[in-house]
Order: sequence, then C-alpha cells, then structure tokens
Amino acid sequence: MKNLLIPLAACILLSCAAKEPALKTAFDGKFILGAAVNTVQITGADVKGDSVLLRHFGAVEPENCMKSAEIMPVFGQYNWDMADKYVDFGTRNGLLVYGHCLIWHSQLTPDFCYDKEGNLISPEELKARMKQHITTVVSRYKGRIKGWDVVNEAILDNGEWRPSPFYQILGEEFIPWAFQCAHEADPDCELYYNDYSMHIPAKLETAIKLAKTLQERGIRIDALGFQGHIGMDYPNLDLYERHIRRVKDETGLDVCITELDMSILPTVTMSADIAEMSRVERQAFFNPYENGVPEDVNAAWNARMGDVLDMFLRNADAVRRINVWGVSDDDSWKNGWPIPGRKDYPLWFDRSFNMKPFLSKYINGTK
Ligand code: 9MR
Repeated sequence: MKNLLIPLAACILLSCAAKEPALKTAFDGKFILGAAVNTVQITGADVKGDSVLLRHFGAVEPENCMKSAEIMPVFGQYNWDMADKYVDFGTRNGLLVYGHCLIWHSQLTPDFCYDKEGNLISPEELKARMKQHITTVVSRYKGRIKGWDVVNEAILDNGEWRPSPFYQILGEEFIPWAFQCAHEADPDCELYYNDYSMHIPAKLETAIKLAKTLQERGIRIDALGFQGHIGMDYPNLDLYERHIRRVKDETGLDVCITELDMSILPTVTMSADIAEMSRVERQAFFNPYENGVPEDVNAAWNARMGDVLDMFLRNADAVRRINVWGVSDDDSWKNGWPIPGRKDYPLWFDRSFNMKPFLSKYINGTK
C-alpha cells in the first residue's frame, strides 16, 4: 500500500501543478529561465521541488556538485556520482544544462595549487593542472552542457584581482588560460566569467577590461555572469541597469543573471553584526521573520523583485538568462549566510512551493 501511495501523491502533485501556466513560457523570446539544483532535486528526493522545477523552469545550474572540491576531492581523483546524476537529470527532463564552475578559489580541491610540502606549485605545473582538470570535466560532458562558468569571483569589490592561489602563481593570466582550455575541450560550449556585486563600478570596470582582453586575443567568452545576490536596500536598480547596458555597449557581450536571490532580512555587512547575532537580545533584530513575514514587508519584497524583473525585461536584448539560486525558500543558502540559523525568504517559490505574488502578472500574460 505504502508503495502505491508515493507515486499516487506524486501524480496528484504533478496534475495540480499542471493546471498553472508555466512561468518559463511567459519569458519565451526574452530570456532563458533556470534554477539552481542540489542533491535533493537531482535525486528526486524533493518531489514537490522537482514538480515546480520541471513545470516552471527551462534550465538548471548545479548549486554545488560540480565545484572542484566536490567533483575532485584530491587532485586527479574524481568522484563523478552527483555531477553525472545532475547532467542526466537535466538531459532526461529536456532542460538546458549549465556548468558551475571550473576555476574558483572557494570550494577548491585542497591540493589543486600546492605540492606535497604545502608550497604553491610553479606556474608551469599550475597551467598543466588547470588544463588537465578543465579538459577532463568539460570533455566528459561535451555536447550536453550549454555553457560553463569558467572562472568565478576573481575580482575584488575594489576592482583589484583577488589574491587567490591561482593569481599568486600565474597573475591574471590564469583567466585567459582557463577560457582557452575550456574552449579547446568543447568548442561549441558557451563560456562565462561570473562574479557577485557587479553593481560596484570598480568591479565592473575590471570585468569589462577582462572581457575586452579575451576578445582582443580571440579567446571565446559569451557573457558576463552577474550573480544577483541582492537585498532590499542594494543595489540601486538604475545603477544595475546601467551596468548591464555598459557590458552590452562596450563589449557586445550579453549578461547572464546567474544566481538571483533577494534577502528579505536586514543586510549584514560587518563581522561585528555577526558577533552581535550571538547575543540573545539582538537575535530578534537580525532574524525577525522566524514565524512568518508581515504583510507589508512581503508586499515590499514582491514590489522590489517585480521591479528587478521588469528591469531585466526592459533589457532583454542584453540579458540572455535568469537563473534563480534555488527552487523554494527552504533551499536557499541565505538561511545560513552570513549568519547561520536565520530564516530568509529570497526565492521565487515559498516554503509551500507556491509562486510568489509578483509573478502572477507575468504568468497571466498581462505583461
Ligand atoms: O549556494 C552555495 C552554498 O550551498 C554553498 O555552501 C556555498 C559554499 O561556498 O556556495 C554557494 O554558492 C555560491 C556560488 O557557488 C558562487 N557564488 C556565491 C554563491 C553563494 O555563496
């Protein structure tokens, strides 16, 4: 009996969801709509999440399973299990499948850039290792991945290069090298540089400079990824829009909004705030919506997310894809960052898998 009930429940869920128009079709001809997935969606454990995902989204991005430390815990030793399942999941369900990310200083295989004594390896050795890793991963999924985030977060907010181990060994040359290796492994694949806080002028300046350098050298780059981890009080949307236009006008490249979420919680910027959160009397301030969001705050969140989406739609000639960073609010990394243990509401579907109200005007075809 129990065996029958689970498929029955899944059928009921799927048929309910099927009555609702699909969100992705509301943006046909404008941009691709995707969502990040984790193990629970990839393996089918999140039945409701998968039902929403397959109904409303046309593309997927792996939230964690393709990062170097996940796919290659020790340099040269691969664990393909979840990445293979991810690509199969996307392909089987007719979704566009994206790759995230090949070279990143975080979630990095611990010995990627170091020798046995723990010293940074030589430039030649690092170039060889980068080529080996990128070629191995990109070739494995050749023809099945539509586009890769080749390099992630190489620029600091002040526009300087991040002093990652890659940079310390190769300087900024590690970036063109990564793109070249990726292109050689799958010449048809789209390639992106991806970063957060692209509304900061100094940061955008360096990203544009990087794109131009790649273009001048004839190295493929298709778009700049604006991650889109935003809040109720940042960024200024006019500035964000101007930056999308600058990318298009100055480089001809598109922008992909790769990791969209908007925290509803007070913005935490300083480590002092994080320390404060441990004081019981400050917890209600930093984590105000543990038992739900008041109507006016919800309305403000929906109004701002609607403004964000309208701005992307106004610039649909320059925005190639919008990828929301998770399916429902419960999935979001924002519940645990920068302060663990908060309850956030940053995504397009709530914890009961209901679509947020701001989306109804698009889905009803009035927009
Ligand atoms: O959402 C991801 C979270 O589950 C991981 O714990 C975290 C670890 O660094 O990475 C998160 O995803 C990041 C993405 O890969 C790159 N841009 C920033 C994202 C949020 O940290």
